[in-house]
Amino acid sequence: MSLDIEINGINLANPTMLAAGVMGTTASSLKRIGRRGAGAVVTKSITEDAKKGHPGPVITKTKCGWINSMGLPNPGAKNMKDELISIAEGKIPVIGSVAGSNIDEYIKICDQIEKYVDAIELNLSCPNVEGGIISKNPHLVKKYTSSIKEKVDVPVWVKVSPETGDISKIATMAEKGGANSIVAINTYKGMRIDVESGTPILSNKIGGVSGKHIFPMALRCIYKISSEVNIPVIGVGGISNWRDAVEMIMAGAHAVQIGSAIGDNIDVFREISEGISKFMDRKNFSSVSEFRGTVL
Ligand code: RRO
Repeated sequence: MSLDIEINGINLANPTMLAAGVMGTTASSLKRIGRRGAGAVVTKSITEDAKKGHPGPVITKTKCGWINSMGLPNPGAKNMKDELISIAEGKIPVIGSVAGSNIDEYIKICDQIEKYVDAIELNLSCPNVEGGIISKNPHLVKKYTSSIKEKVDVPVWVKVSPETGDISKIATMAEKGGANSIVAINTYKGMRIDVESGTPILSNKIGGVSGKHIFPMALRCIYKISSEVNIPVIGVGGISNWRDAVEMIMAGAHAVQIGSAIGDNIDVFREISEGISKFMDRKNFSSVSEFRGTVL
């Protein structure tokens, strides 16, 4: 029995990955997650130039998760080289998340980081940027994906937003643009208000909601997308235990990404892998692919 999986030629020791954003861009924090049992790590989204992000407060707790409007804080592509080289010393696959404000910026960032990563995750779905979410528009998704894919040698994954009418159409357009995998979903837009002051809690007023409450919606998205595309789908959104991960795989996911759950439990990667192993033993499965996409 083995938990190994392969996505676009990249080998992972188990199907769990750190989701983008959660542990930032520093090598020490990403390597720490590797030592804690993640099969791969995704960096915070990288822009061309360094960004401070929005002024605080940029994150607050919700009943069972978080709402954030970080505003893409990161050191910029030039300053990521040494960090990415150091993360790769952790001997687990590193995925570079990339966020630009136009196609040229995406291409410039990819050009600077692709030597140091196993794949690029195109963040076309940040809820907290001016100009709106790119992945709401199927034609833009295809145009961004194909233009960037043409210039990049490593596999290109496209991360899509649930804030759209038909997410499987968006994923299909990414596939038509040449995406090697789909990552779904980014956060849902939401807000909280401080009733004493009568003002929004986040300085940017609106933010992206993550955590346990979005899991059933994320699962539906994976189910719908997997039935429409022929490339791997990576499930993310509210996963906090092995059952959630198995549900995602049964809905069609090749792997899962975990973000908010780390806030409560840094050992979540190891616990999910152990839980999946025990489930596979009990059900006599010898590989993860034996129960992938098997939901009736
Ligand atoms: O940095 C952020 O505000 C942010 C990003 Br780039 C994203 O993709 N999703 C999110 O919830 N926050």
